[in-house]
Amino acid sequence: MKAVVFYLLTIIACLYGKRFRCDYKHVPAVDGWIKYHEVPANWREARLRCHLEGAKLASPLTEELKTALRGLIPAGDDCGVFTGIHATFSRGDFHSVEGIPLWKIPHVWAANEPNNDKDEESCLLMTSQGELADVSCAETLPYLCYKKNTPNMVVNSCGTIDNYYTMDHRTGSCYKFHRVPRTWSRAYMACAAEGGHLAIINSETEAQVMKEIFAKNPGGKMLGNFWKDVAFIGFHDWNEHGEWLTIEGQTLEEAGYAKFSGGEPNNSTTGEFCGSIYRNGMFDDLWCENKYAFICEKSPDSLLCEDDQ
Ligand SMILES: *[C@@H]1O[C@H](CO)[C@@H](O)[C@H](O)[C@H]1NC(C)=O
Ligand SMILES: *[C@@H]1O[C@H](CO)[C@@H](O)[C@H](O)[C@H]1NC(C)=O
Ligand SMILES: [Ca+2]
Ligand SMILES: [Ca+2]
Ligand SMILES: [Ca+2]
Repeated sequence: MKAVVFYLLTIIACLYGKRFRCDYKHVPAVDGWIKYHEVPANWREARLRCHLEGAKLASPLTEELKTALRGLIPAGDDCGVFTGIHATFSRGDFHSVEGIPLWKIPHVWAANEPNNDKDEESCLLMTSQGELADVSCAETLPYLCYKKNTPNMVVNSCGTIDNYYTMDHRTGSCYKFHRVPRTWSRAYMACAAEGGHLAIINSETEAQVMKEIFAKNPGGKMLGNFWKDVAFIGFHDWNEHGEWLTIEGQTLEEAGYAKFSGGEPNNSTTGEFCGSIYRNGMFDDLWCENKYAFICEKSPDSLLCEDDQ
């Protein structure tokens, strides 16, 4: 029933124009979608979050885009927003995250800028007036992400344009196995940015689904020097060291599945405070700060707009 409703919604969404995701605003003038992130972040985090959302840290690349971006900065924002224009690869060589050099980007500087204060200013902000200033990349500012429309952009049955998400009809959830390893915290960020969360195992069936997903991702298909028989999922000790709860605050038993692999959790050397799953579908405690593959879970309607429903 849920699936039928969802397909109907998808058809309606298609009739009313292409959607990217409901937290982004469609701006026809720039043939794309823009999101204002109100919680300030440093430049590196801002860049990464836009990337993980399937977009780019926005820069005023054209007058139209500048106007669109300014239009989404709330009145009262006096500090400005980070742009994607940076010189973090080579100091002084400013390019947008799309690789466009500063000289090709129409720009007006704010008073007394750029000044490269203390030789530490490799990121550019844009004021609400649309003027640029160089600032430290370690500053924290709001920012905007921009997704340019591309041909063949289709929202799939998982409610995302990310075709690595696949629906499992046994659980009604969509899953994505991330082969690019990240720390548990970054893995959490990636799943959240995709409109989901680190996978929560609610049944034997879902543990079986995890096994099957793992089997489709042999170690040989993952690039890099990391342990490939374990993946981060959505439980954690919440820094209490001993009690394991899902990222939604349930005990593993309440969530519906609590099978640790034999001998686990073993806290083998300190730091195994994050939840993971072995290829055999059983749990392990694992080092939070090391990088491993991870599995996200997403409800098919998590990025659908209210007005689609
Ligand atoms: C893990 O080991 C560290 C030190 O060896 C200890 O501080 C921590 O409490 C242990 N955690 C658990 C859950 O046993
Ligand atoms: C303890 O867990 C770690 C992974 O979290 C694993 O590498 C190690 O083999 C385990 N040790 C034992 C004795 O099971
Ligand atoms: Ca400056
Ligand atoms: Ca689940
Ligand atoms: Ca362990």
